[in-house]
Amino acid sequence: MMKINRNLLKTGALAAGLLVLTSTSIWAEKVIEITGNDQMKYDIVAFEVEAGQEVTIIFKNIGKLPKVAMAHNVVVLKRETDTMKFAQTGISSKDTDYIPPAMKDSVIAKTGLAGSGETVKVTFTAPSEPGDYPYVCTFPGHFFAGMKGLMTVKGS
Ligand SMILES: [Cu+2]
Repeated sequence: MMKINRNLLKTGALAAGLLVLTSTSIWAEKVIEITGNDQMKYDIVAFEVEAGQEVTIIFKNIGKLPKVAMAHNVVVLKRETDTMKFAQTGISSKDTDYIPPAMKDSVIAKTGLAGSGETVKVTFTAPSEPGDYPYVCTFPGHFFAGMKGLMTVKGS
């Protein structure tokens, strides 16, 4: 029952995204689907959006390990962020999903943490400045295992 409902929800979200894409201009919403696994890897490590575009990231943890040992999120950061420092300082910030409170202003968008089989998502407006914006998983150790990627904002 739960599984069916989740799939229906996902299909609905995708259909909504497609509808927007086909009915409007370049400002249409962009939907990015990313998965993460027990090997601490994203399947998508780079994607492009337009400056100022509405973006929805749908992330699914396709791993099998329990959430306490293996959870993932997607946190998009400002260009100038020291990602190494962000990941390192966040390790002790369990209450904020391992996002360091002192660096929270570096966050452009963040999903919740997804355990095995869970899907999380976030909708945000892409920055107006073109360039490469890093995204990371903040679960302790995952950034250092390579769980990171780049969102490229294209100019108009
Ligand atoms: Cu992770």
